[in-house]
Amino acid sequence: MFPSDENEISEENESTEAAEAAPAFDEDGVSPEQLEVGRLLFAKECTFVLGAVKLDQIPTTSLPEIAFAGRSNVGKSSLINTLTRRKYLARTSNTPGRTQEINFFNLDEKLMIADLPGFGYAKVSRSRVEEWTKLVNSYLKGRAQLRRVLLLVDSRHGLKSSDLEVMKMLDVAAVSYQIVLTKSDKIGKVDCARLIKKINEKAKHHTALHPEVIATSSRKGIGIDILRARLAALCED
Ligand SMILES: Nc1nc2c(ncn2[C@@H]2O[C@H](COP(=O)(O)OP(=O)(O)O)[C@@H](O)[C@H]2O)c(=O)[nH]1
Ligand SMILES: [Mg+2]
Repeated sequence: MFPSDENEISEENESTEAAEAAPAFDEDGVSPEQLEVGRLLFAKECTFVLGAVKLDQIPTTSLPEIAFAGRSNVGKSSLINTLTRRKYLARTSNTPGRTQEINFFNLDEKLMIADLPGFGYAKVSRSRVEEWTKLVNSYLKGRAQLRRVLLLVDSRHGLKSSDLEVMKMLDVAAVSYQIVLTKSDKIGKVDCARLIKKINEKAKHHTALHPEVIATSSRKGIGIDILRARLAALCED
């Protein structure tokens, strides 16, 4: 606010307005209203649309879209299932690096969720890595309705070199992305805060990285309501 604007408000008005307008935010800066909007959106029906192995199979829709990315086994399927309250919507597995397809889920005709293939699995051949990069890169560049990419990072491992490569790719594509920590039940609060601080220090080198890091656990339900609220806000913008 400009100083001149402030001067125009009388002291009496200022204090009443502040008391009325101040939203009650919790420690993560999410208001109860925002949490409620997120809760309602994710209580709605979410359906699997299709799995695309090639760019021409990607669904043509103008719904706002959020993509989930992360190293294999990071807990991506578990997080999508927990967010949407569905046990088996996105397939969870212990054999990482298998599928190279983008799975699309439609949440109540309001939001499209794109589950990008996992990356960073050590045993994957070079040609598979190239295949991944080609598919994901062309998806990122051609998807105007893509509001944000959530880059999932395992709380126990922090940012790995493959994460940094993907972050560079997103910076170059100028696609807004945000880091979501998974499996935060596996580390203590102090370690979690330390990891977030470390990521924030790296953030200045990444032009398209959103400053907020959200810590989640699908197993314990940590951070799920905040993430729902953030995604709901993104599809309203
Ligand atoms: N402790 C813990 N384990 C999790 C959590 N989310 C997923 N996992 C486990 O991590 C493994 C990989 O999960 P999955 O969702 O299939 O990962 P994806 O390969 O990224 O889709 C599975 O054994 C899950 O049970 C979590 O929040 N906490
Ligand atoms: Mg998966």
